[in-house]
Amino acid sequence: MQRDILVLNLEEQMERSADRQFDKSFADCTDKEAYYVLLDVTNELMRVAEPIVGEKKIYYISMEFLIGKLLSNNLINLRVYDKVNQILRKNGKKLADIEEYEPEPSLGNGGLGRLAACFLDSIATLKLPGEGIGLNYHYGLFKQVFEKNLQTAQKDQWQENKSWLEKTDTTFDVNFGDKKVTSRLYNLYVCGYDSGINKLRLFDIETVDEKLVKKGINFDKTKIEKNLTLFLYPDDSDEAGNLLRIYQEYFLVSNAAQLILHEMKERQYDLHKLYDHAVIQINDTHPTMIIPELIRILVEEKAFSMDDAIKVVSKTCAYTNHTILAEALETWPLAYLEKVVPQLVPYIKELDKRVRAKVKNKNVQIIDKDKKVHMAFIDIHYGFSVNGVAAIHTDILKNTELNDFYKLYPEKFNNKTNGITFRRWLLSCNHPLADLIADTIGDGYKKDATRLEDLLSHEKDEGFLDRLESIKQEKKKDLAAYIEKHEGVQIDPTSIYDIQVKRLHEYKRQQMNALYIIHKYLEIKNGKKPVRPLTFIFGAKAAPAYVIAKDIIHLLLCLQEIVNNDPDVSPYMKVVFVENYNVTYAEHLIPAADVSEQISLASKEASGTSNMKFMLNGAITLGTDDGANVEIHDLVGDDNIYIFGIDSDTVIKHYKKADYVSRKYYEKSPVIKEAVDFIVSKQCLKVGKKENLTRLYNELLNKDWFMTLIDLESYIEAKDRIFADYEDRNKWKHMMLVNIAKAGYFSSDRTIMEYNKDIWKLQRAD
Ligand code: NBG
Repeated sequence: MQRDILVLNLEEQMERSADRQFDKSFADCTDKEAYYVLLDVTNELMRVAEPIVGEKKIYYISMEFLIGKLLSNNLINLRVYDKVNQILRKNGKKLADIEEYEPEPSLGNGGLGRLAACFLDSIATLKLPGEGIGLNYHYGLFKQVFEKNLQTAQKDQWQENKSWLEKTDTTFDVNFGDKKVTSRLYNLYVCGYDSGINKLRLFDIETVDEKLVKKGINFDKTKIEKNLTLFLYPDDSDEAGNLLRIYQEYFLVSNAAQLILHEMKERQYDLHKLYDHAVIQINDTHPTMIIPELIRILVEEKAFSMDDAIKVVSKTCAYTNHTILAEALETWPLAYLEKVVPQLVPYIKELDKRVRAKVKNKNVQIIDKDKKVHMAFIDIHYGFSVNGVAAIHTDILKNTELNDFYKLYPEKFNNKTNGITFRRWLLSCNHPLADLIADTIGDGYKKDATRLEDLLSHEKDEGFLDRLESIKQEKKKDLAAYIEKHEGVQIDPTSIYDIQVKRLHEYKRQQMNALYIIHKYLEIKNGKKPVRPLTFIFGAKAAPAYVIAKDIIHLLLCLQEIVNNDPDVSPYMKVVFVENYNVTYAEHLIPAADVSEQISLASKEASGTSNMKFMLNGAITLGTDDGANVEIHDLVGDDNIYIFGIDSDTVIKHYKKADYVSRKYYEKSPVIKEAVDFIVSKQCLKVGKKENLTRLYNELLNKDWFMTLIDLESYIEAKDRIFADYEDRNKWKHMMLVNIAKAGYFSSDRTIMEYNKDIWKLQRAD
């Protein structure tokens, strides 16, 4: 009721807010002031919206929530977007200009964090009681700044006094082995689409000292009470960095445990039935300590027997695995845990002892012979569900990576193919496309994404296909303007936009794309011009301690300089590496893409989620049969996707036999040799640094752990083919249509319904 009144009087609210905050009328506000007015009234609307409540709640614990800007999405989900736009128009303002002033929260890294944000949106939209629990990092991941073709890292100052965050009175004591800190809880309201409100709970400490950060992102890692929530994933290449991560992880789970138990107490639930009221989803291994922590509290403070505590906690916790890369499956030296969280160590040893008593197989022991604690193993033994994030990924977990565990607990393993929220990745970032779809098949797809398949009956509808094409063209023009403004690079909107945006990692093989660019550059130099100009766009951050990843960025920036400044080549081809790629940038890039690059080494990309966003916006996938590409391939069929490269079984065999020798491919193929050699050519060294380029060259030639060279020729072939097919406009428009129509499966609403049906078992709050 109160909400309806507010909506009815939105304009008046905005005037009042403008007057209160800036002492002027809304029409006189600058775009920046208008942002604070909209923030204020939207916050007000969310505060009075219906909270989603029920007998059982999902707590999604994660180190990352990559939520992106919130204004547009909140307006859409609150169903006031059109009304606000009308008011803005009346006052001579545009939402797009106003949004430029909204800072993007820097609370995540890549797909894992963005997935958590999509999930919060879907959980609320499906009216499931649930909250996210995370940390409120002051400087987030880091801000990427390019200097002399190199990535540098700066602090990302995203927090402001006026924001979406609500400071609460809730504080908890968190005890570490050698110190104690006091936390403070902040709430961020998550509104579902035409639904109610859930919350994201972010914890912080008040003693954080932002002045500790001196140059770049360097700071004294030992001063925990001053640095605990400064950064997400602080450099962990030394012992102090490792310890800091453990401090952060325990800080997260100690707060989560206290919050959950506090809510149970408030609602007078019997803790012996904790699993009837709470389900905890452990997002990758970072929050694993929630398991021993809850057991510890139940035993020490709630008079549970060890057996009962373990039973109850095991029935409450579920684990999602997001990668098979060893580097991300955390193992902590027991000695580190003894220092930071000595109170947990007896419990971890007890959990380990029980496994040893039950199973002979040493591969599944929690504490290994080197006294390292395998965090994922705690989750698998003492959680009730283990899921992978795409069909092929779950199969690899079952049959290879976690096979010993699968044999022990086949019933725990299940697949939940990732998804994305269509509210952000279509309705908000691509209004013309969303409207076209609504005009064609009605509004129903906004709540039931599978309805997008109704578009298939329009495959002969030329009017529709032409509008699809012209919307893409419009988005390509918008992106050209955006890139010119932010990067100072001009691109041609009639060229083909080929886009690879994701974290920088060797397994994602941005280096392979770089080698293609070199190949094309040399071809053009030798007189073989492409039919239509090509624009290669990249966006990626490299972890500051990941040397080769930074070298790959360096190479790409050097190529950008060489290609774009070469008058023989630049009319036919451009390269743009956008600075500080983030959710906001993705929202501009994805709707404008023609080709979606998903070229990871088969078996290595657990799922990928940008592949789904691109598809939904009518880009065609050029990829390997990896992660969710496999499912995209199944859905759209061979004719509407470009798949190349060796398959995951072959990759796994190569690793097993250790028989991959990259130099063999280099020596055999003049095309490969020419492209690789270019990295250390005079021309490249003129704009780049010898140390970085030589290191990358040697890496590719002597190691190439992610098998770039084995796939390079088939990549070149597939890429040339996709560019040639672009000229067959009818074929291309048809491919766009099929991709959009089949994207419904990748709605995170579907994913969350599956989590709920198989794992969480919550009641919808209707
Ligand atoms: C990432 C995978 C992606 C996957 C996301 C979300 C980590 C550890 N994993 O392939 O690399 O899409 O998780 O599941 O960030």
